[in-house]
Amino acid sequence: MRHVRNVGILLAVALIFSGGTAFGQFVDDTPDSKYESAPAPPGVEPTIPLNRDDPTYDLWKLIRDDLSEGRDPGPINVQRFPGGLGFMGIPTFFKLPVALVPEDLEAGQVDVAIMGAYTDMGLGARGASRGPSVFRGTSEPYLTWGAFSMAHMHTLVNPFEELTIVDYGDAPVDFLSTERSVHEIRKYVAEIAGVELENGEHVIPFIIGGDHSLAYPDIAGLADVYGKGNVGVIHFDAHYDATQAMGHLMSHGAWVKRLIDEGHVPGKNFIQVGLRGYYPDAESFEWMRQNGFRYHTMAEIERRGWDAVMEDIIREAKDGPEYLFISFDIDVLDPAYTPGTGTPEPGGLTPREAFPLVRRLCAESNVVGFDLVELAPDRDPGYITALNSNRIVRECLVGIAMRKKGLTDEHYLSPLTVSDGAGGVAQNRMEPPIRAVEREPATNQTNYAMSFLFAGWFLLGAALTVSIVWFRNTRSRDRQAQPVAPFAAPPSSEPAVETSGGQRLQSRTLPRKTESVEARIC
Ligand SMILES: [Mn+2]
Repeated sequence: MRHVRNVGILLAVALIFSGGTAFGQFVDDTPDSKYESAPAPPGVEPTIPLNRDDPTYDLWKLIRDDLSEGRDPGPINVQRFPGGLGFMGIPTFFKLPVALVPEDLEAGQVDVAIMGAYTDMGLGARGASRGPSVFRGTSEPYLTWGAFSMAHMHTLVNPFEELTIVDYGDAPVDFLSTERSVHEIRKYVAEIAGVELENGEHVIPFIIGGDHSLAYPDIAGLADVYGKGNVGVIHFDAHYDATQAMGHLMSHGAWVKRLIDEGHVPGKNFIQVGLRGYYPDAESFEWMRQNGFRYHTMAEIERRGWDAVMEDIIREAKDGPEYLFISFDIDVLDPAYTPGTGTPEPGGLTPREAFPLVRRLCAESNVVGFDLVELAPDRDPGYITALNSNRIVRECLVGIAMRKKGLTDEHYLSPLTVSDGAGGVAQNRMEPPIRAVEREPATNQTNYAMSFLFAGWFLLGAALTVSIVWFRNTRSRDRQAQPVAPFAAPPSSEPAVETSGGQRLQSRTLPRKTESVEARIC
């Protein structure tokens, strides 16, 4: 396996090299000055060539050849303790076990493999390369792992129990070149998704970015596995990302057009959510319509309301190819919830709108891949963006776990969690008013138990009332029998005492011996 990969890399390099020679402008052949490339002659792009003779030319994608040595294939748990808080332990995604080669995924029958990809050259504002590290980081305070991981309250489903999930490490990235990186990332995504499990499903890659250039290799990599045109895309974003500004065919704002142009995803299977601000413009909207895009701008959401639009998106997700990919640009959320991103745009979704939609898409549709991009944690010392990003990923994991358990009803919520306004105790007496929510049927035993409970409370209350009336009558009789003192002291006007701790106490609350202390202070 490793041998094959190394040969592949060598072949690829050889091809690039020979192609470059053929086209001339990519390889410097000036005899006097090896690296000079400017001024470029007419018709030749003024590109600074790469030095392929440099021994570090491919260093960024050099893979160790002993990843499987001396061990059985399968996920490797690197944590010493079964559980702990988020900032403890060895940093992996959600403190999960690690898998290094496809054989590990197969041996462990892994449902979801989470990988990092720290692309950061696809936009002017850098910072998205730190996304994977904040997810794994030991400063991550959100929730726990291992023995102490808990079920998601809305559904009472715990994805970390229902699914086998691993940290698959990072894709190789040349941090100076998006163009060089995307092809390697594509192979890496396809490597994960290409592993077929015993139940006929494939491993689901979750890619944590990284800037949005990533979505091109993510989706193209899945198309390599499932076939061109067989993967639909739900694209959460403030921006439509189908421009090719300054002639770049690959950037965080160009990947959509590239996927369409190369035929990986037909436009009608592209559904965009959350567009707003200034981008796309009229011409771009026309292009989207010509290509059959379905899109839901914030303007539409403001007019029709989130629930109506959410139902449309769920329906559209099912009206397409068998497989679905979700690309979640964290800037689709309002900057109030995501200050840590490269291109913030006011007026976005709230977490309470995005969470249920992501969860529902992952539960009610056949999601075969997911990426979360544009998280730039260094721009947000308040940790808000990382927190919401973490929760978005968890919502999809919960959805996939729900699907595996068969909880694929529309907008499923746990009957224990939701009482639809009736309160927890009374839920058995209420019919669900809006949506079909599964309930336990009310039993006769439950009704008898409730009757006895109410009767008991009634008797107790009556007995208490009788006792209080009797006691008050007795007290008033006693008081009338006592003579009234002629010079009684006024009640509770004693001075306060300052204690050593600075706490002020009324002297009448102290024991008798404090009377001497009070005398000394005075
Ligand atoms: Mn965006």
